[in-house]
Amino acid sequence: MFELMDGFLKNDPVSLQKDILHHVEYTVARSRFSFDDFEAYQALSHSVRDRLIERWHDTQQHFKKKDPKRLYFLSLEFLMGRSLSNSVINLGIKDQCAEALSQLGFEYEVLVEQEGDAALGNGGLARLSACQMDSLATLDFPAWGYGLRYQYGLFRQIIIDGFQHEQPDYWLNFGNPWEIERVHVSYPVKFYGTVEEEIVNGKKCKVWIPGETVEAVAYDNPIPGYGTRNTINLRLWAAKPSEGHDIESYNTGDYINAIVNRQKAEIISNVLYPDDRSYQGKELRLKQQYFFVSASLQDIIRRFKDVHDNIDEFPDKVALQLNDTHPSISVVELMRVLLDEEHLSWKKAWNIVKKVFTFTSHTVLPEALEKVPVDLIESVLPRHLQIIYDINFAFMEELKKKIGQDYVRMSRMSIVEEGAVKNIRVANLSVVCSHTVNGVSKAHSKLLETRVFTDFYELWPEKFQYKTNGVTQRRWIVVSNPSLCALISKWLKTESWIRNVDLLTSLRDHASNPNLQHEWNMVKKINKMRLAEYIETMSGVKVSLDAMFDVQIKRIHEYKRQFLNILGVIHRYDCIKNMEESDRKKVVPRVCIIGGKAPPGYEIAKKIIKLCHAVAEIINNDNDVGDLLKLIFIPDYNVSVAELVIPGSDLSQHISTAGHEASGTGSMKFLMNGCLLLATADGSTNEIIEEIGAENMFIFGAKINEVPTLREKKSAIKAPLQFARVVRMVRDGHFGFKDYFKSLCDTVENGKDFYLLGSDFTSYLEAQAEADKAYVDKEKWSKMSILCTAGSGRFSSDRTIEDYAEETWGIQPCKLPS
Ligand code: DL6
Repeated sequence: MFELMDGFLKNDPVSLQKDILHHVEYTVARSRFSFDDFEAYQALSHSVRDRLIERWHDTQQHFKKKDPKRLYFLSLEFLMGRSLSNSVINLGIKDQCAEALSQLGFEYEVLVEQEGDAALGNGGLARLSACQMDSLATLDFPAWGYGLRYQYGLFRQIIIDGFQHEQPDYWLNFGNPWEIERVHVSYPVKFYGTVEEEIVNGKKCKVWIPGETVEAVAYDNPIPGYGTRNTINLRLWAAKPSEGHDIESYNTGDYINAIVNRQKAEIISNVLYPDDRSYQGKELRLKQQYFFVSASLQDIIRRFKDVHDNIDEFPDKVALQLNDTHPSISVVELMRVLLDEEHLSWKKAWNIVKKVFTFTSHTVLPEALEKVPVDLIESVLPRHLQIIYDINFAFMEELKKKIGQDYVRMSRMSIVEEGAVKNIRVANLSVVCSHTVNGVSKAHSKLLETRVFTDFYELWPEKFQYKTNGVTQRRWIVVSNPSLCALISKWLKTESWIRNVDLLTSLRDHASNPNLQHEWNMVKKINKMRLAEYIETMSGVKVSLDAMFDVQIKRIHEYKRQFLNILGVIHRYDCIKNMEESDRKKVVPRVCIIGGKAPPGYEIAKKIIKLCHAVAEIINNDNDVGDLLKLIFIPDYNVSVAELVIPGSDLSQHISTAGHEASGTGSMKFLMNGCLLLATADGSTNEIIEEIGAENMFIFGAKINEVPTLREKKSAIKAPLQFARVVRMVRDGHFGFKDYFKSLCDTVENGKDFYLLGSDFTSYLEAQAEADKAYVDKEKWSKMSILCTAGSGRFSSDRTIEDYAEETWGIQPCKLPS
């Protein structure tokens, strides 16, 4: 049935069409004469997947033959979004697919919309992992990702009467054509039990007798590179009962209970924790972490041993990346395997561990660092607790030699935190056991050195690096903004920028060219139309395309200051209401768009969402205001929504209190799409300023180094009148729900205002006024917009990955011959 060329599936429209029909009939099991959009999506996806599998096989064989040093990227979260559109672009078969479908009476764009998002992550860290996988594949690096295959990804947000409600994300209900279940690739993962001693080869050894064993089954997700045949793997683990699970109940004749207990094993990979900050001390979370790490290491060691006899060579062939502290129990697990299963000496095992791990922190505040109660580890992973104590003992001895008997400092640096509840400091464990530690922007790395890991930085300055985040231009321009992609290629006279994004800088030469500006604005208009249609369908609000589309989309958190944004909108509304009719003509019309999910247990964040709706209700229905101002909340923000919203935005807000955003990657996606930034000098924004120039952005607010002093002084400083007035409007019930919003208002008044909304408010309004002024000067705005895209190359994940490969992981590309 399938037609091959040079041994590969053919990619012309006719061959693709045949393949699609084949899958309609034999995979989807529908008649080829009658199938709907969803079935066509499934058949197309299977046809694309066939092509991915071919490349996947070739790539894996090539890696095996060449045996390069490999990178294994361990992350508890991957926010992949949709796969069809991305795969089709990376395979270079979009036009052929579209043609094949059109002859069958289907539209490619409609089918793409049939796919739900794979939302196996919360926010920045998880989407970054997805971007990095795309770059690893595109740059031909021998890499694999490892994570968990949650049955329920991030909750769906629905809004009822302006309040957020969470609904489970049944993302696997309609099948997932992008994964390949590997029933034969499974490993037992042990929990609980006791540790005993045994004599092996005349030596005393520890043996862990588990109390429970759960099977980890592999699901492979091929990740294709762009402009290369290299296709790497994202292997996600699902928990299944092991054969021996609860044999006791079978033996005692309790068959039903035995079956029910078997199913309990699956709980481990059931659900993603929906809060990226507060899961500490939860047994299930620890079990998730260990489960995925143990299975991944068994898999990695097996692959290594397929080719190598000498375990000492492990660091020459393997780099293990810890994506934040979530996979950090892997350092202890590798020690355990080397000591208890490979029977290496402590010294040899430690030498290996130290050489393979690298640790990226995505966290800014020392108090947000992960800790696990000792009691919990002792119960779930008893042997690991012993090893942690041993690692800590050796570290303390080494430290004593270096710094003398400074017990205060030693207790700060210890992996074990003493106190009423004894904890393991996972971040300290990660730093001690990794050969490099990095932050995700220059500013963040500085904070790691001076605020988060100061003692460690003083001890091992050479360990610390910075790796500024990046995002993939394939997803964030080519897939999500095809009109802009075509325009850039036309003006650069090449598509090479899709792999070599630095070429975008050449757009600078044309930034003042009226023809480019005109075409650029047309593209923006098309994208704004798409977004306006979406807004109308979703909220019933009609918005004017002449208005500036001003967007803030990200997780809802106090430090990200969506509240500041809403207070700014209230101020704008208040000004319009109090203006003479004649002055209203001078107002620059705005559509303010906010989207994001609040963690389910985060009350204040949920109140911010409700406030947004309450304010929108008043403004959007006020005839005095009309098109001058609209406020829209976009529900259920996810990767696909971002793909629609970002290209249609004129201005985007990244307004965290300085010193709180490690990097921020949303800003980079907007930048690539020619959207201007209104931002604080936080995270990676300072580096964006270096590339784009402050004159092409709207920067405001306190700087990182000013924040501590402002916090100290804030109870003595009066908030500006404008700020007090808008907060009072909320407090007094101007937007209803007076009692409900009281605690939200309390967070910014009476000397509290930890996130400094009051002290930044005036400069925030000034920056907004600057944006208005620039927007009315169409030529200036267009030029600034072009310069944003032109300067975005440094914020590609290709650059980030190249930096990691060279300076951290020590890996080289391993390209399949074409
Ligand atoms: O590094 C990716 C991303 C940064 O851009 C954000 O600034 C940071 O807030 C985010 N951190 C998390 C927290 N997860 N943990 N741990 O997502 O990482």
